[in-house]
Amino acid sequence: MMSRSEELFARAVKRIPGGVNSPVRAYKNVGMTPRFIQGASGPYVFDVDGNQYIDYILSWGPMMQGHNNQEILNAVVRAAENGLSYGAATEIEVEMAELLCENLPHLEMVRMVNSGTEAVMSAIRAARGFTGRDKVIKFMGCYHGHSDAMLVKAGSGVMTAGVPDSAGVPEGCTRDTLSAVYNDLGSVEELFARCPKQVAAVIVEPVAANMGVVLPAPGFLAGLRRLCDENGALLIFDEVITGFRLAFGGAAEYYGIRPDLVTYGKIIGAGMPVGAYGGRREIMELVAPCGNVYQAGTLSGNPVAMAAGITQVRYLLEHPEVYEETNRTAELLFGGMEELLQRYGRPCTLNHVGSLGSIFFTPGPVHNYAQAKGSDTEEFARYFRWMLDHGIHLAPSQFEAIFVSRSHGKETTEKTLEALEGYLKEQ
Ligand code: KE4
Repeated sequence: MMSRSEELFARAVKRIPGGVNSPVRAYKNVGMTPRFIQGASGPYVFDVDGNQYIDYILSWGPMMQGHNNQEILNAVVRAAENGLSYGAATEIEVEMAELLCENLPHLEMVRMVNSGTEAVMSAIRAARGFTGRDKVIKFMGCYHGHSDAMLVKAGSGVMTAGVPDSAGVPEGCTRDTLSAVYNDLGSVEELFARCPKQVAAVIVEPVAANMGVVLPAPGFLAGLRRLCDENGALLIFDEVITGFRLAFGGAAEYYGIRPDLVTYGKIIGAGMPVGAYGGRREIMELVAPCGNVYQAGTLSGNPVAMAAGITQVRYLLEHPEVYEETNRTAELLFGGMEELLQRYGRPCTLNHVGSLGSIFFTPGPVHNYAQAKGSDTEEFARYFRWMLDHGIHLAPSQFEAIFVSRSHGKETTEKTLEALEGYLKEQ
């Protein structure tokens, strides 16, 4: 007898590439049929077969207060009753821009878009427009959405000309994307030296979370700031994941580094399609219609999405205790995981900061992409399947993150650690 998830997946693959609208959801990395989710509340999601899971995907980060937060839901309903979209300026977009710029020191101006990919693509265009330079330095293992220039093969060592990492991306689109090694300032210096006065920007996930979670080494982010200043390049923090999670001011606040441009997504939309980019006024004033860097979007600043996002962002600003409570729960979880891994003598590496973390099935350490790639992805798949069977909904890939929300707590943590201990006993 097929489960409802299996039935739906059998239908989905006929009409949707891979049966999903974003690849990671297909569970290909863990070799099983994806669970189709039909509802969520607080720290829980419910699948179409009536199973309940403690959820650590949280829609890949947006649900900082947990799923289906009533205040956010009410705001969305109220906004929707006035109309879904006008394609015209609205008051709530002004309120959102003022709320962000008045409370994020590095943000003098901001533009709303509809995804993290759009935010990154637009920020890079603004950086190129401002500097008049073409090249961009990114880091192997960091993911910045699927715009052509960012889909660069992560090669060995330092690559001075990007090779596309996807079919359909012409060489020309990645030729100006240079790849450095995360946590290796020397690799960045080398690229600047090879391409003097050609680099428009360095873009970085200030805490990498797309090769699994990899923390910046002490001095790494400050070193990037220095190298950008010395070479006349802009520093772009891609805070689509870290923004409003590590602190209200994201990694910029947490690590005390001021980027020239920053990109946001996920939490800023509270689960609705919202991205944003912004930073120094002199850069952002180049963006159309006041400048000649073109960028546009039918649903950018959509009033219903803004209602969700502004409700969450305003709440996080007014309730800093959300961070204390969430980080306390995350500490319980990650500390408990570390203790179990030691007790059962499992050579795993746990990287975590605040309410973000990952377990790597490798002795470690994991400070960059090459080390992350050394993980045993087969064992990760066994661990994932065990945890899912025991009611824990994790990201279906070794190279993703565990997200904790305010709605998680002692009970969900104990259940998660119980499931992990069961797995470790079985090995
Ligand atoms: P979106 O276009 O998916 O909204 O954002 C792209 C993006 C940009 N920058 C960072 C640091 C990101 O993590 C992302 C997207 N994150 C993935 C999770 N690893 C989204 C999940 C998915 O692709 O389905």
